Amino acid sequence: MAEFQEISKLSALHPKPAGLVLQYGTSGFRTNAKQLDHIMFRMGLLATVRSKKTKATIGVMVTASHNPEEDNGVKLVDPMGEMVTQDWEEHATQLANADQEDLLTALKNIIEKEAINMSQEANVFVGKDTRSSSASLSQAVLDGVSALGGHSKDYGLVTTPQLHYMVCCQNTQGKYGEATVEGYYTKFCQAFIQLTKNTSNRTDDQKHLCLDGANGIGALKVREMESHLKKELQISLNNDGSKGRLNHQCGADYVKVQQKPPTGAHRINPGERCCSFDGDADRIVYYYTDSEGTFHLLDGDKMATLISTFLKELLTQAGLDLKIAVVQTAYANGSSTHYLENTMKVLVRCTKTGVKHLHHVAQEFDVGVYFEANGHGTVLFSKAAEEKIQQLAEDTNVNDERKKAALLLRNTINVINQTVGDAISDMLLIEAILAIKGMTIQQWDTIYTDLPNRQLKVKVADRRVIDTTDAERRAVTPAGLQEAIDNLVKKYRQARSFVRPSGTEDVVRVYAEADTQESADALAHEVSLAVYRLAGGVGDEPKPLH
Ligand code: 16G
Ligand code: MG
Repeated sequence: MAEFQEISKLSALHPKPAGLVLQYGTSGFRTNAKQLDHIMFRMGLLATVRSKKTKATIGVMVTASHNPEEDNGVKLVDPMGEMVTQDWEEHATQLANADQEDLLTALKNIIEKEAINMSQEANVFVGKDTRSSSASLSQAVLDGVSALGGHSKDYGLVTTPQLHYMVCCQNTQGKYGEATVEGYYTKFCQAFIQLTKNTSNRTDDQKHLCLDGANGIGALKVREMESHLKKELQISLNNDGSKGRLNHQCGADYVKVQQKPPTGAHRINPGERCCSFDGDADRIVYYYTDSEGTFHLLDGDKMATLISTFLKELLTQAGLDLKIAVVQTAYANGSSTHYLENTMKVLVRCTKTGVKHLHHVAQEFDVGVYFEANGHGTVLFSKAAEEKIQQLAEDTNVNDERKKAALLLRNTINVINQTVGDAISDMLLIEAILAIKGMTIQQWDTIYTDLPNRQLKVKVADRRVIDTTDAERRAVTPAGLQEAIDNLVKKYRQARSFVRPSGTEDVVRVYAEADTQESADALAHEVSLAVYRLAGGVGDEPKPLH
């Protein structure tokens, strides 16, 4: 085929460094930007083939999220705006690692295996974050698409969730919204304004939010969106990219890991409501500092709790019998799970780490609220649930309370980006809920109290020696490790601990929680030692934290 000759020629312009092996990890390829040019070209090829296979538009987002500025990466987006399926992640890895002279064979293998009709049209949407390397890398993606004769649309600078949204809009013929950034702002901001419309006692203080944009794309897009909010939300934007470096001592990951406010923000007043986005704006955490100067983090678990409580109340008021569940990972604070199951009486499910796993489980329910503790998350409504809510909102024969609840539910659906966790949409949802409930961030924070916890990492020769089960909560191998963890956990109160190989870094992660910070720290250290001794630790033995 003519296209294949073209590919040989063009791929030589995007050569693969000899010997380089990269994996499509938890959410795409991610490494130093200098090593990614060939990956981008090849992902352009793969997205084109995927588009032919699905007869739909596919998305390619160039970003390395919360990684440092010098890194970059790429994420593939499937037709409904969800992450690409696992078997295509494998194709991506194969194609990425084929030696230059084997590239065509690797591509043909995929085409054959998937029985692709190469005469089918292909459409690919491309987006990029603000990294300096993103411009040329997204051009490499576009080159890959055109090498196979596909059509592409370059959205330029967008957040990752915005690109997911565009792909979904395009493939649902505009039913989800218009596939433009304007369409995105219009949809989500209108819903936000509708939701907050009857909260007339909302003070100016409550309308004010302090936002750390991580010096990234989220900051740029919030600026662009501001006029659509009609002053119903007034955002003080810090780390807007005008001076500081991307993700450097700021952003959601920094705030969550360091458990402190970002640098580069204005002096935060006691009780002031603040939030941080990550580098591609698919993650958000909230926080405030109290009058004693103590920092309080409201993470994904707190957001899941606030949102699911709000939705459950509305469903009850609306008299709708819809099944709601919260999906978490092993990292969810034990207090949050306890509160959700025992006080809220909602169903809680636990999955492996990584948004795609949570997303799939959430799809099993009428209303699936999913959040990772680190701030990735959203809410999914089944088609049936959306229809029932819509019907009730239009029904003229229902009482005022049910009607009001149905209208709120309908607007809540519209403020949520259901394709993937979205910092902008999550922020609007949380702000609306706090406004409707007349709740301060402190009140939200006291719904339950987090158990003290600690995360550590251990370097081992080969992290694959650790195999886990039960949504990563138990280690199957190496022999004796789980038993050792069980015995250590027994020494402490309200304690829990697990270990898992990281999907993004060459380390084993250790998590521990217990009734006090000292106990959580001691347990995390002892479990780290067990990993070091039983799973082939390298370097110095882990030292106690105190
Ligand atoms: C990726 C995942 C995130 C997960 C993290 C775990 C997405 C979009 N991102 O960043 O959900 O929490 O990996 O990293 O899925 P780890 O395996 O290194 O602990
Ligand atoms: Mg991210």
